[in-house]
Amino acid sequence: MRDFRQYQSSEFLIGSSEEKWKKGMKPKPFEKPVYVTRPFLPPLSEFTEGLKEIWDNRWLTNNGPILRRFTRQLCDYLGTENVCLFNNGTLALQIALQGMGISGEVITTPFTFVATTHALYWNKIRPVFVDIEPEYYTLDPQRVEEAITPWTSAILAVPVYGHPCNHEALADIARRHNLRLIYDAAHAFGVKVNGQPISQMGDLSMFSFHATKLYQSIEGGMLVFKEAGLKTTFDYLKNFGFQNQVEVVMPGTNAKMNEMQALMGLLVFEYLDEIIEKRRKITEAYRERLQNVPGLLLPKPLPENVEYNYGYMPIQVSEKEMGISRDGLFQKFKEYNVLTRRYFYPLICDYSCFRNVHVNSPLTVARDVSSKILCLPIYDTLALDDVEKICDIIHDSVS
Ligand code: T4K
Repeated sequence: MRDFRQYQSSEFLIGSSEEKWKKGMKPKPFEKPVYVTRPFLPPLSEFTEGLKEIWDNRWLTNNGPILRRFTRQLCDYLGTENVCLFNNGTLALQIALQGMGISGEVITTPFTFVATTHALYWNKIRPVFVDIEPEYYTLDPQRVEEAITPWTSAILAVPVYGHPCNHEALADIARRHNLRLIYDAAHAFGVKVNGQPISQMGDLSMFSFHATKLYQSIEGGMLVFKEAGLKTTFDYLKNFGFQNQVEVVMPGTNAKMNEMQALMGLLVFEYLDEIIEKRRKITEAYRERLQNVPGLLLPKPLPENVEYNYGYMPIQVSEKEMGISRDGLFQKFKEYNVLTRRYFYPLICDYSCFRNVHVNSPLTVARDVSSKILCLPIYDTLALDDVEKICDIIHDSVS
């Protein structure tokens, strides 16, 4: 891992937000928009150096040398050879379901990005939405077990915000009912449980390397899986189903990662530890400044056996105690040029696209969380005094 040279160090402002607010110091709007996230970029010189290699090779996509190097790097990092790269996470997940032959019903969460359910849709699989647990917002294993029918073929769980799911309970259910356990781990690159990456927890995990993720390859997706034989299937499926120049063995698509994406992924990987460390400090700052806001709920700290990636900074806003609704705070932030996001509202089953899917559960927790959730800005170059200012806006809004 290399030195992390991009950060401008910034210290906390003296005095807590609450104290400042009591003294009547109103926060001012940010001059430039503060986005919910920004991609980490390696020094431009490193990328242009890599581009020279691409120019020399005149090899742009279709399993090029940089992609092979990137794949090797990820295999070493994850401790497995069963790694396959794609041009984005959505197609990776879609191909995973197709290649594994998943059909019928799949039990999944409504509290996720819509791509999780889209991947099922494209495989003509019926999503069965069940509730989440209130601490980390991941699938509630008890609800999963209750929803199993003779048509259930798999569980599709999401470590949302990188919060690990209840892996043991889900694995136990999957084993007892002979179901495949698949993780849409789009948010969970870099997360470890008992020193093991999330990819060790199920039959297969998908990771997204989209620009908005803490680890990015411009766009990108990765499958990591237990069954070595799936590698050939996935390689066929992402390349039109070609076995060789004169044989197409399955109805594949085009989902290959190109050389520029692989180059970005290779370079950003060198900074992964530093990116996570910077985000850890930002998260700590938020937690410290926001811990005593009445009605503002932070996710419960993760257990000690979890190494977190600090990918997102979700808070829950309880209007009754805070005196402002989640949407009110969202608007208020906009006035200050802070562009927070309501990941994930509405629930997937409430989008017009999926409203016809029968939901056999009140989804009480998911509905509650979805109505209160707000993701605050977090990215490596977000200065700590800007975090302070964002917290000031919250203090200002509640008082
Ligand atoms: N499963 C889950 C659970 C997922 O969360 C996702 C993706 C997937 C599957 C599918 O993986 P991919 O196929 O995407 O690999 C974003 C991302 O597009 C999406 O990747 C992500 N989840 C989702 C949670 O968030 P939007 O519509 O919110 O993105 P957008 O363009 O509004 O970007 C958010 C903010 O990021 C912008 O306001 C500014 C900043 N930004 C964004 C881009 C693209 C930049 O600063 N630079 C950039 O280049 O969906």
